[in-house]
Parts: sequence; structure tokens; C-alpha cells
Amino acid sequence: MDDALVEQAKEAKVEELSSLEEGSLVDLKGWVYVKSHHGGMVFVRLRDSTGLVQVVFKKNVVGKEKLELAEKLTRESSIRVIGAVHFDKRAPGGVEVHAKDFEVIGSAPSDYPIRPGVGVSVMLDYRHLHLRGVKMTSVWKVYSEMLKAVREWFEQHGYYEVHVPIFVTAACEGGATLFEVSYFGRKAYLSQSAQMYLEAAIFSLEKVYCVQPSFRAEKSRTRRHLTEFWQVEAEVAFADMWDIIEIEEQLLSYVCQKLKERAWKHLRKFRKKFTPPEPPFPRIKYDEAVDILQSKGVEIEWGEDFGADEERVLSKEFDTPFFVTHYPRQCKAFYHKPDPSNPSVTLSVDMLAPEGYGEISGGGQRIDDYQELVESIKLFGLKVEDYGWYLDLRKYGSVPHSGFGIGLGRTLQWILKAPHIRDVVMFPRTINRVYP
Ligand code: NSS
Repeated sequence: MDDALVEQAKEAKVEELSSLEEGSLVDLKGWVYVKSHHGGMVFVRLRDSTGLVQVVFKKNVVGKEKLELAEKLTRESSIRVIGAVHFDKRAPGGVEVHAKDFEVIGSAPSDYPIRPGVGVSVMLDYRHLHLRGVKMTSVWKVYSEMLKAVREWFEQHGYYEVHVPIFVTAACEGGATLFEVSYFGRKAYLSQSAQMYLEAAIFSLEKVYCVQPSFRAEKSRTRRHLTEFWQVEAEVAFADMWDIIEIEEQLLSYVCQKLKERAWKHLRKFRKKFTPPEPPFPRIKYDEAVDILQSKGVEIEWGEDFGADEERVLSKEFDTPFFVTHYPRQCKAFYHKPDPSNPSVTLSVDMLAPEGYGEISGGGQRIDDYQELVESIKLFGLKVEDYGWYLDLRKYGSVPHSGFGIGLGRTLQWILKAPHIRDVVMFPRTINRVYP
């Protein structure tokens, strides 16, 4: 590389180029996305984390040797280019870079496995490479903005962020989906939810949240189940189910507004229109949901849980996220508080995304009475001795409290209208995929 040029050039990212002046000398680093050549000129679309730009290599500027090197550039080779910004209506994006010098940082063989026309399984087998794609990059950026907005909302509302263990000794969401691990010869499990530990934390901090992975040995192959997924979970002392509903709708509404403001250029690659939902979201009871489903010809009896099919039908009836409350006891985990006015149902609440997507969050009010919790643990066929510390929370100064968990993958799947949850998760883990 020509030292004098390197000295004069300004390090730049692709997205900044259009704000620079004609002729500005820039120092760009990135990867070769597409290359073509015609009559003594080579055109490379260079990709960096901020976008794509066309770089033009001319023989009379870079010289014969470098032009030959440019002609041989392969897809995904990484290069550094010093060149001048040139505005040209014909260039994609209206701006291009005329190379004055360049070097190859890391060359790539010509067998890059992600080519036009390859199938979904190839893209998943090579996810470590596929994730660099321009559209995939937009997914990761929306995800990152989503997390930023989640944290902002909690920060603005007086919550503490905490982290709790992944190695645990008891089921939160039922034994059937526990992943067992050998913990120095003792039996332990991977956490299904941070909830029980967040419940402990509210006795110190009152309002807490965490962003953590959850693990479920899900045997079901659906478009919305992973074995490892991330939730944002919150727990609040002295809150009831209705308080939780308000928190969730405010949070989701804030996050969607911020995405619209800050990430529309990425979102629009996935949907034509995005109207952030505004509180209050519709609330219906489980009983009403069953009536709606039966009226649509779905065969469901009171007391049965909703599966993907039922939720799809139900959520097509709404054009904004909505809440379903008061699920029967047998549909929900042991910790849900029975409704004192009708103990066959619980003070539980799921939030469902519209347009056929279905459940994106689960939560509600927790049993806060010691004896009632002991009985519930037994009723669900669990061992009271496994829940010793959890029961202690009801022994020493128990308070009414509630919480929820929003699945980040499911939420992003809805926001980006993705057919499958794995489309929006960087390294998806499913029943038959644990590589790469
Ligand atoms: O099982 S949940 O409905 N509820 C809980 O885990 C509570 N303990 C959370 C709490 O109150 N702190 O899961 C919550 C959400 C659910 O609505 C989905 O959005 C997501 O977590 N979830 C999943 N996403 C992807 N794959 C799988 N298998 C999955 N299971 C739940």
C-alpha cells in the first residue's frame, strides 16, 4: 500500500460515504460481495457492517499488477481500499469509491458455500457464514436495537437488572422439557426460566428483570420452538396480574416505537408497514378465547391448552398484540395463583402476537401463601423437597407478586414477519440442530 495515500485517507464506514464531499479520500475495510469486470475496469461491491458500496478499480489508476489482483478477487475475500468518493446517479446508492490502491487482508477460496439457489439446510449448516448476508445483518441489528430499547424501558421505570443461575435443581415449567446435566456427579438441569430466582430477588430489590437464555428439551418441531432461547423476564413485588399486563403492554409498545424510529431501514426489508401497538391491548379471558375458537370450527374443549394451531386461528382475529387471561389450572405451571373467585382458573396471562403468530409471553400472579404452594407442588406431581428454598420465600415475609417472560425470538419473529423462529436467531438450536 502507498504510505502517502494511507496517511492522507480518512478511515470510513460505508454508511458515512454519502455524507462526505466529492473526492474525499477514504480508507475502507470490508468483504467482497459481488465482483464483475469490463474493459480494464473491475467493479466490486464491498460490504462492511454498515452496508454495501461499489468500488471501481481502473488500470490507469491502480496499475497493471493491482488490476490483475482485483480481477482475481473472490467472494468474501477481505480487503482494504484507499479511494476517492465519487457521486454518480448510476451507482447503486448514488455513491461509489474510485480505488487508488488496495490490499487483500484475507483471501477466500472460490468455493463459498452460500450461493444463489442453495436450500435452507445448506444455509443452516453454514450459518456461521450465512449470517454475514446483508438481510441477515439487518436481523441482528433489529435484535440489538430491540434489546437496547428493552433495557431503556426498564431503566426508566426503576428496575434492577440481575443475572441468575443457569444450572438449577428443580423444574420451573414442568419436568417433561428439562435438560439434565451431570454436575460433578450430582443431577442438575439447565434453567427453563429465571423466574423462581427473580422471585427471590424481589425481596431485596422489589422490581427486577433479566435477559437470559432458557432451555427446553422441546420434542415438538414447530416454527416457534427452539431448545435454547432467550427471554426477558421481570418480577415485581406487590404487583397483581393486572399490573403485569400494563407493564408488558407499555414495554412492548415502547420497544416497537423505538424500532420504528431507529431501525425502519432494516424493518422495511421484512414488512411494508409497521404500526407500533398502543396500550391498552385487548384483553380476553381463556373462556372467551375457547368460544371464539369453537365458533371458528376448531375442536377444543374447555380445559385444553392452546397449541400452535389454536393460537394461529385466535391471533388472526386481532391486528395488535393481545392478552389471554385466566387459563385453567391444568394448562399452566404449578406456581400460578388460582383466582380466589374461581379457583379452577389461574391469575395467569399470555400475550399473543397478531397475524397468526401467537404466544410471545407468559406470566401472571404467583402463589404467595406457603401452604397453598405446598399443595400445588403436590397436585402437580412434583417433590416438595425439591422446592425448599422457593418455599422459604413464602415463609419469610411473603408478599403478593407477579412477573412475566417475553421470548425474544418469538417477538422478533412477529416483528419481522419471519416464517420460522430460526430465521431470526443467529445460531438456532432445535431438536436436530446443535451445529454450528
Ligand atoms: O413458558 S413460558 O410461557 N413462561 C415462563 O417461562 C415463565 N416462567 C416466565 C416468567 O414468568 N418469568 O415462556 C415464556 C416465553 C413464551 O411466551 C415464549 O415467548 C418463549 O418464552 N418460549 C419459547 N421460545 C422459543 N422456543 C421455546 N421452546 C419456547 N418456550 C417458551
